[in-house]
Amino acid sequence: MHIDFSDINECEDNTHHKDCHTCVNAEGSYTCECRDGYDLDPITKQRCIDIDECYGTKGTHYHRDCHKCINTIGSYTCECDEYYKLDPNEPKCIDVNECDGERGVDFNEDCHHCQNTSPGYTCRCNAGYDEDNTHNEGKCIGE
Ligand SMILES: [Ca+2]
Ligand SMILES: [Ca+2]
Repeated sequence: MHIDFSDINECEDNTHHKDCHTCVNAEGSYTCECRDGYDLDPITKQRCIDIDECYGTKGTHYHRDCHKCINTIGSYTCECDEYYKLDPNEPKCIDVNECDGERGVDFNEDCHHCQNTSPGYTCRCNAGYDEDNTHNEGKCIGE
C-alpha cells in the first residue's frame, strides 16, 4: 500500500488516544489493537473500551461458576454465594473447604468428623450419635 508522505504517524507522534493500547498507523489515520478484556470502539476505531462481560451470557462471556458478576475495567470479578469464595486465580466461585479450618469456628463444634462437600460440609459421628446432614452444615446429635 502506498503511504503518502503527508500522512501523520499518530503512533510515532504519540498523538493517538490514550486508551489506544497498541497504535497501528494507517494512511491519514490510525487504529488500535486492544488487550484482552477490551474491544475496539466501533465508532471511532481509535480507542479501546472495556467489555462488560456481565452484560453477556453466563458460561460464555463470564465464568459459569461466577455467582454474581461484577464488571471491572479490563476484566470482571464475582460475588459468591454462602459456602463459596472467589478463586484467587480467575473470576469464579469455588467451594470453601470448611473441614480444613478449625472445629467450632469453621465447622460445627458438634461435628465429629467433618467431610467437605459443595456447598457446605457433612459430618460423620461417633457411636451413639445421630448424623444430621440435612443442611449445608452437618452436625451430630446426642441423645
Ligand atoms: Ca470488563
Ligand atoms: Ca464445602
